[in-house]
Amino acid sequence: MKISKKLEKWVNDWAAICQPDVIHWCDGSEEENQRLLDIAVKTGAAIKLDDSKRPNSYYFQSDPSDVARVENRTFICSEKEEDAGPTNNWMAPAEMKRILLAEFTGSMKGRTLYVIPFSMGPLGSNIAKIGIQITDSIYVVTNMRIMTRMGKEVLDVLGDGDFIPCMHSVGAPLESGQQDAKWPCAPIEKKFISHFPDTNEIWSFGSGYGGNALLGKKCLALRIASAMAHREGWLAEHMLIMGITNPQGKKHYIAAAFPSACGKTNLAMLIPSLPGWKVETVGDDIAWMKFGNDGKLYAINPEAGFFGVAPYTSMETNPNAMLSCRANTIFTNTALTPDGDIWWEGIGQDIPDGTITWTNELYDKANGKPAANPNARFTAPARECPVIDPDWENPKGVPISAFLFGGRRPGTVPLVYQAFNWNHGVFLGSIVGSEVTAAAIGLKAGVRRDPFAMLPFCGYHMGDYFGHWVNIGEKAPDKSKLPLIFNVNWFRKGPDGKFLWPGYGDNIRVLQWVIERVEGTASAVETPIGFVPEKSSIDLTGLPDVIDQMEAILKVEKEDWCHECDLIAEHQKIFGDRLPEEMKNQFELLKKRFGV
Ligand code: OXD
Ligand code: MN
Repeated sequence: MKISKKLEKWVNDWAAICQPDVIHWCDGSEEENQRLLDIAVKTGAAIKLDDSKRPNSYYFQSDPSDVARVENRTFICSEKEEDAGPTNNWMAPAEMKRILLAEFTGSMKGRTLYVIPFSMGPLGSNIAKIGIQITDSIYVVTNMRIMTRMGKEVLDVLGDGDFIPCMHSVGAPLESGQQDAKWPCAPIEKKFISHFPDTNEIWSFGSGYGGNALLGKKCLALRIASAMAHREGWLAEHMLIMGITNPQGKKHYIAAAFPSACGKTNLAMLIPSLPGWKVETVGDDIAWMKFGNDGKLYAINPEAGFFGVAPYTSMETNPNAMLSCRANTIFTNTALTPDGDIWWEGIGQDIPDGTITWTNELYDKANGKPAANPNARFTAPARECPVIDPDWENPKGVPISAFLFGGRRPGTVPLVYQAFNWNHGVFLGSIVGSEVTAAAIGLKAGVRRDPFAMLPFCGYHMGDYFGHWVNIGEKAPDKSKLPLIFNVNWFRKGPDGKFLWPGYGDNIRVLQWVIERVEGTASAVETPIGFVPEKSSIDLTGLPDVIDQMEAILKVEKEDWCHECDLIAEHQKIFGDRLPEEMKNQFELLKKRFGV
């Protein structure tokens, strides 16, 4: 393995602090992966699933205190507090490093320090970035091997070049002779997911789960990358990327941002209900985009796998996701069936007798507790997806024709509408929101704004982030080739509380309209919020029940939007004097078009 002096020093310096028993440089090979998984099984951290049911797949249960991203323990440590902005937790970098150096000291005693070289994006792509993660968790190594391109080839490409240093420890040193926990981690007040955007560093301590610990994903590919993209003039976004081919064989790619839990993975892998249409997946979570020499905006998926939410994924809701995790997959916090397979709520089959829950108890329907944690995950290789796009690893990326924004909005927002222009589209991204019910997650009921679905993932001031999007439009090499921008809402409800639009595979009908707008062939009506489809311009073949509802699905009601404007005013206030003039103007124009 080719290891630069700089990298060697970085690893040795951290090893001196963390004091592991052993240092292991990961080569990314199959043998290494197997050896690590065998250790995890032997120590009781993992269970190998039945090979005849889930070939080469493993099951982990986390500590009940470590089941999700911890937003209140996530920090953007920019030099200046105002650069982190009002939507991030901030701590001064020196102070955070002082606290964390104390925590990292001796934190790997009794453990192995693993060095993971990884590339976000196809190795060698001019859009890709190389990171090196240090961790003391086998779970992290084996997940990173699925989620990124990992191993010695990365070091060969890196040579003496710069890498993004990603430091991680579960924060649970072992005394000699001490029995290890099944899922070692630190208590909540000792968890720190810290980002240093001025120096492109990530220090994560205390958690072994998902985005807290697989540092290529949310930490590097969104928080650090968004700050780099701001400085360097490109885009790092919380967006799926999909290819859509019409019956005539013409293909377009779109990128779409939705807040967490709005069905991004389902949309990315949609099976069209309209004959002759084809959808292929480039990515389900993150897009990095740069302009190509032809003036078009090109996107890559920096990841190599799906870290998908398991519950309610089924052969009915998302067959392609189910097929993606049929083998070579790591399952976390699902339930375990007595015949060595996994189970979760909404998987489409009854729970077998004798199933073990994610908390390792025998499932008991009577106690009302779910068998799988609601945030149970599958970590599946993207190459296993039956509809993976032939260009998903193209180092150039794929050209984007349209952006979609959306959220769960039971009222007010029509099924789809198109922004009048780029800045209006940026405004639509800046006001993305999703309805939350107070009962479900203990938040104030109402619309939770999640601009560009980046609220938990923007590595700098969100007002500046809106300004960056405005700049991308202004500086585009060819404005006529900029993607068109749309807002969609699959979740509008009627007075009876039922969804008006069938969703899932029928969303292709909306995507068809979007693509036909790109091609200039679909008709639309101009409304104060943007261009809304002419009722007849959405293909409703085979959906007779929906025809009568189209008015309600597409309606733009002045009264609703006056209320919405009050909410937007409150939302815009948060960004103070860093809210770009263009966003203030767009809001004024919206009100003017409604005559308020
Ligand atoms: C995710 C998220 O896990 O957005 O992808 O929360
Ligand atoms: Mn996400």
